[in-house]
Amino acid sequence: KKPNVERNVTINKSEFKAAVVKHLHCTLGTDENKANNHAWWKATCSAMQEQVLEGIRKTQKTHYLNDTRAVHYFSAEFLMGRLLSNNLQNFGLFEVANDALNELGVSLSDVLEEEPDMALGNGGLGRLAACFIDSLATMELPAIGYGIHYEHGLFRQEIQGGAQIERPDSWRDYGNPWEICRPESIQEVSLYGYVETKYGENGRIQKEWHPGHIVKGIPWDIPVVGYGGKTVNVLRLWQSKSSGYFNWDVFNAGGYVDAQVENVQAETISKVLYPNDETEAGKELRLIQQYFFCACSLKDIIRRYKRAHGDDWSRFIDQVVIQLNDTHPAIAIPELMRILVDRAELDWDRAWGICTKVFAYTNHTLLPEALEKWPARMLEKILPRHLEIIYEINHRFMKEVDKKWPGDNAVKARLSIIEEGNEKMVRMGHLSVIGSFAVNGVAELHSRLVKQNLFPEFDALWPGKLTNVTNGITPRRWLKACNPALSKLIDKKVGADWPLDLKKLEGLEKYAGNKTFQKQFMQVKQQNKQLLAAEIKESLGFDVDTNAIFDVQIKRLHEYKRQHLALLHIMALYRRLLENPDYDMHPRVFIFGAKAAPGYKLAKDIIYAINKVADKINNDARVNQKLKVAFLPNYRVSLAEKMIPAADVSEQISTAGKEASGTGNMKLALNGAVTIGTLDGANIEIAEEVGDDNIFIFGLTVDEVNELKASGYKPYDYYYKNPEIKAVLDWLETDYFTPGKPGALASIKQSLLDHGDQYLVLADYEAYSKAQEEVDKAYRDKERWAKMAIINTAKMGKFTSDRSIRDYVERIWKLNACPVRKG
Ligand code: 26W
Repeated sequence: KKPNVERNVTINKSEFKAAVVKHLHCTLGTDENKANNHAWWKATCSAMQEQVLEGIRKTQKTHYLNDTRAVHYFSAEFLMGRLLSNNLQNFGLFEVANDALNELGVSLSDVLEEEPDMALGNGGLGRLAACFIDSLATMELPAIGYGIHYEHGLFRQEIQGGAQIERPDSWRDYGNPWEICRPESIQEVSLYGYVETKYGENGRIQKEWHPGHIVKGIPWDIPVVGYGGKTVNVLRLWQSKSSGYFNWDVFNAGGYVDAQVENVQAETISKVLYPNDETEAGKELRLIQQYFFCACSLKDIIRRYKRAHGDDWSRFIDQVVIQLNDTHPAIAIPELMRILVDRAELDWDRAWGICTKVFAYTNHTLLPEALEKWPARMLEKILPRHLEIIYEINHRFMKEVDKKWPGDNAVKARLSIIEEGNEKMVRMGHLSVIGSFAVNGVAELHSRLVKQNLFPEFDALWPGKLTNVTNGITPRRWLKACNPALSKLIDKKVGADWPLDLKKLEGLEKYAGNKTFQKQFMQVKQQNKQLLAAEIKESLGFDVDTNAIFDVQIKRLHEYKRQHLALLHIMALYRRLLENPDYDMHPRVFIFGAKAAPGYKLAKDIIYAINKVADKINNDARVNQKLKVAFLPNYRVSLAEKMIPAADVSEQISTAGKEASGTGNMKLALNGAVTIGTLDGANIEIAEEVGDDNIFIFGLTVDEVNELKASGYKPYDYYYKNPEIKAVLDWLETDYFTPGKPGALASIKQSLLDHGDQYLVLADYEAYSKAQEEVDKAYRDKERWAKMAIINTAKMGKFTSDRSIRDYVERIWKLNACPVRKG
C-alpha cells in the first residue's frame, strides 16, 4: 500500500539527482569526483532546502492572508537532532533521495551520518519542544517556536579512563545548510541601567527605563516540515550581537573600558547552552539569556501583530497565545507588562487583563533544586523595571489572597512571588502561575502532585487553572524514520497512515498471538540489535551477543533516575555468577547512555563506576558469556535513534514522584521494548495502556515513599538485612573494579548509607531485583515475550505528540488548523 498522505511536493528521482548535482557545483563549488560525504550531505540538504523554502513561503503567505491565531512556543531549549532524514521523510522523498544518490554512487545512510546533531537542549524538556513543533506543523497549526541560537549546544561527552570529559559542541563550525538568517527582523534588547519616575500631564505616573546597554538579536529560522510536506513552520532562534550602543548617561567617563567589556559580553549571551538539567545555578548570564530571547520574541510577535492591526490592542488576545516551556521564559510576563504599560501606555488593569489571557505555563519538574528563583538584587541590577513590575504584580495579588484568606500571613508567605529570607528571591514558578491562564503538568500523576504539593492554594484560588496534558513523542522520528524495518512490517498489517493516526497501531493487537507475525516482529528486533551491536563494536571495541537481552537505560544521569540502582543489580548478577557459575540467567547486555551535568560530582562518579564495573565484567571470561555492560559515550538524539529500535527492555526506574513524565519510556515501548519501571510519571499511563501483563512494575508508590520518609527511612537497615546489598556496597569500597585505587567508587556507597539515600535506592533494591528475575523468566518464553513486545507497540497510540498537541489546542490554545495548499 502506498501512503495515502496527500503531498505537496512532487519531484522525481532524476530531478532530485539534478538538484543535488547542481548544488554540488553551484553552492559548494565542487564536483562529483571530488566530493566527500560531507559535501554530498550539504548538496542533498540544499536540494531539499529548495522544497523547504517554497513550503515556508506558502505557509507564511497562507497564515498572513488568513490572519490566523497562532501559538508561540517559548523554550530555552530545542533538541532537534538531525534534520535531513526527517525532512526527507516528512516530504515523502526518502526513497526518491535514496535512489537518486545511489545512482550517483553515494550511500544516503552514509550521507545522513555526516549531519551534526542540533543539540540545543539538555534532555526531556528540549526534545519535547522539538516533538511538539513537529506535530504542530504536521497538524497544519499556525505556530512558531522561539528560542536561543546557541553557538555551542550541549557538550560532547568523551569517556577517558572511565570518566566523563566535556568537550565543546560545534554544530555550526562547517556551516548549517538549514538555517536562514533574517536581518530584516533584527531586534534590540535593553539591559542594566536605571528607572526614572516621571509625572505625566494627566498626573499619571510614568516610568522610563534608561538602559545601560543594548544588544542586538539576530533571528535565524530553522524550517519545521510537517509530515506530508504541506505546512512548513519555523523555529526562530536568536543570536546575540553587540549593538555598539553605549549609554554615556549611565556610566561615567571611567566607564569607557567597561563599555568595551560589555560589547564582548553581548556576544557571550548566546554562546553556550547551560548544561544543568534540574539544578538551578542562579547564574547572571542565564537570566540574561532568558530575558534576551523573550524580549526579542515578544518584539517580533508585536511587530507582526501591528502589521495587521496597528495600535489597536483589543485583538491581541485573539491572535496570540504564548506557551512557556517551564519557567525559563517566565520573564516574558513582566516584559509584556512593561511594553503595555510603559510603552503602549495602557492602564495596569487592561494590560494585566491582556497578559493573563496570553500566557500559559507548563511545569516539568517538582525537584526543589530545579525550581527557578532569582535574587531580587540580581533582577534589580539587570532588569530594574521588571523587578518593579513584579513587585506591583505581587502587591495586587497579595490583596486578592487576603480577600480569600483574610489576615492569613502564612498563606501569603507561601503564595507570594517574593520569598523572604536572608536574601530576597523571586520565585519564577509563582510568577508563572499568577501570570498565566492555564498551568499544566506533563503526566497525570505529575499534574496531581503539582496541584497538591507544589501549588496547593493556587488550585483553591483558581479552580480549573491547573490541569494535565500528558506528554507525547513524534512517531515520525521515533518509529518511521528510526526503525524502517518495523515501520514497513507495520505498514503491511495496518496500512501506512499510522504516522498520522497512531491509534491505528491497535490493529497489531490481533496479531500479537500469531506465530508468523511474532517471528517477523522479533526478526526485525534481531536485525536492529545487530546494527546496534556493530555500533557498540565500533565505539567500544567489543562484541555483544545479539541473542542476549538488550537492556537499555538512556537518559540524563541523575540520582533520582537511579542509574546506580541498575548498577547495584548488575554487580549483584556478577556476584551471583561468580559464586555459582551455573547461576541460571538468560544472557544480558546492559546498555547505558547518559550525560552528567559537568558540576554534578556524584553523577559523574556513577558514570565512572558504570564504566569501571563494565571493564571488569566484559573482560572476565568467567561471566562475559552471560553478562556484558556497554556505556555508549555521547548520548544524543542521533544515538537514541540507533539504540531505541534495538532495545528489548526499557529501564524506567526513577523514585516514584520524581520523574515528571519521561518520554524515552514512550519511544522505547513504541519500538517494542518492554518496560521495567516504577509507578512514576508516564509509566503509570503506559501500564494502563499495555496492561499489567505487559510491563514489569516494581517498587514503592508515591504514598509509600512519603510514608517511609515520614517514619524515618534508615538505609542501614537494608544494608544489614540484605546480604547481597551489603556485599555489593562493600565491593564498591575495595579496589576490585579500580585496581590500585581503593575507594575510587566509595562516594556511591556513602551517598546511599551516610547521606541518607534520598532517592530510596536501597528501599527499592529487592523489588527491582525480583522484577528483573521476572523479566528474565519472561524473555526465555519466546512466544510470551514476542507477544508482550507487540502489544507494547500496538498500545502506544495515546503517546503520539499529535495527541498532546490536540489536548493543548482544544483545552488551552483554542487554535484552528490552517491548511496550506499548492500555489
Ligand atoms: C534551571 C535548571 C533546569 C534545567 C532544565 C531545571 C529543569 C530543567 C528541565 C525541566 C529538565 C527536564 O528536561 N525535565 C523533563 O521534562 C520532560 C518533558 O516534560 C519530562 O518528560 C521529564 O520527566 C522531566 O525530567
